[in-house]
Amino acid sequence: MSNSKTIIVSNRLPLQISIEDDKLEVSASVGGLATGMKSVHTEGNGIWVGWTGITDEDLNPKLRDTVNKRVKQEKCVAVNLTEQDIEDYYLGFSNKTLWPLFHYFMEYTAFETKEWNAYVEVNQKFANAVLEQLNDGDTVWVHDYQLLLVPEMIKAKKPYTTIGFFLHIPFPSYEIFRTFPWRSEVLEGMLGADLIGFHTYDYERHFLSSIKRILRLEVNFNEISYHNRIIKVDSFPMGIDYQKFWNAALKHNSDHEEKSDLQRRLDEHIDPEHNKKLILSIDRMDYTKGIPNRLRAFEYFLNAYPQYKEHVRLVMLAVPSRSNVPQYIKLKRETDELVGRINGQFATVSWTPIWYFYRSLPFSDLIDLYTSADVALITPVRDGMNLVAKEYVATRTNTDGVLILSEMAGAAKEMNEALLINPNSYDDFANTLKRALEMPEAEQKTRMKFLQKRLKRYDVEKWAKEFLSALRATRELQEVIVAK
Ligand code: ADQ
Repeated sequence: MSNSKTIIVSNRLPLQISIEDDKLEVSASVGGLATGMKSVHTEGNGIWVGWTGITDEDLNPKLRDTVNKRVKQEKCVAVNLTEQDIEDYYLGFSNKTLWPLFHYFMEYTAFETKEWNAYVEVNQKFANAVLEQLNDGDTVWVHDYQLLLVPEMIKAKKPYTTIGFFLHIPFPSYEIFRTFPWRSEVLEGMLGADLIGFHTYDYERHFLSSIKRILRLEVNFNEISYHNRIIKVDSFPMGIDYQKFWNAALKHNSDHEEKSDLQRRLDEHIDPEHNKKLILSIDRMDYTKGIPNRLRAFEYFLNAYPQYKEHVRLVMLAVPSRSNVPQYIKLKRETDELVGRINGQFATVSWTPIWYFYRSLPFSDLIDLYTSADVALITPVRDGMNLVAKEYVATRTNTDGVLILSEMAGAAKEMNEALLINPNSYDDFANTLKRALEMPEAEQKTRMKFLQKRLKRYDVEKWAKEFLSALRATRELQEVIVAK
């Protein structure tokens, strides 16, 4: 047992890999999952199985060999995918079927048999890559909606392997999920795991309801009896690397000399004496994040409370994402038009109401933004968790600032001290924004301190550890049942 290891499996490896003129550049990725899994990954013989982000067509045999060797040095194993795989499995079934369906965007959901077949095939490629690395006693932790079938594919070949699965997006209600042609196959795929984790209790409840009504399995509280196994289902709200954001903000606030250009431009608008405030929103450019809704509601706010003209600026950062999927192209166009229209309508010679960035910014710029914003406006129409809301809170080292958070984000379930809104109600939005801008400092601090205390205690490392210890406990329970 001492040589046993944990194998992490996700669509993408936690590495940024690029090739220019046959030269390979590899760096660690800074995403939330990569950070959270860092200690699990680096501990003992831990490995990570996933795609490199480069398709087979972009690699000649020599380069592929170099990539594989380099990836191995990072304790990773590459799953090789072709352009067609990415087209059908990733851009297709994952992002045109599962993503919209699980986020309640039925009108965007495509049901294509060809893409489903590719999804099965590619899930099998991932499972095979894991099986090649797998020894008795190892633990496998599979992540997210791109790999729903992998747990069962591994369990079928190696029944005694301990397998955990975590879904990073919502699990929809039964009424949505039942419309899905491959509903049984997907549920059975997930049931290959011994422990299935979600961000919130609601997603867990929806999943169990589908298990009961579609597969007609016996569910006892949060345990499912299936093929002589007990499978546990539980919620594990994912945290962030709290200390990293806190320390970066502390450093930022004490470094008075070296201000970035972005910080200097942000400072030009901030003027507490004249009640001039910055409002911040940060998201991937995704239709689930409610960007057009937010812009329309901001326009409504400026009309409803004209005293705020020239006094507030919305800094809106949208990171390009899946930009070759038609709905994302449409969303980008709609966002560009709305920003143009609102700025055209309200701007004066000295004031632009919305500053809009469509790009990915380096970490230091993110910290400039988080620490400068009086209000964070995080209003997705549907979101598994939302880490941006948590990152904003972690950078408020002076315990001031107000978080406005959509009820539709998983994060709302544990961030009660935020101002929670229904992102579809312009009135709720406008009144809450006014309340945030006028909130007395003492109230800001009381709310912020509660939020910070909770996030600090349950950070992303704790999240990973709790999941793994619950997984071990589930296996022990199964062994007791078998022994009886
Ligand atoms: P995402 O939908 O990607 O994740 P989110 O949880 O907000 O959403 O995480 C985004 C991450 O990207 C944050 O860590 C943020 O700092 C970073 N980021 C955002 N904008 C950036 C920018 N302009 N430049 C650089 N970095 C930027 C999915 C689910 C979520 C769930 C997470 C984790 O959709 O609901 O919270 O997984 O489980």
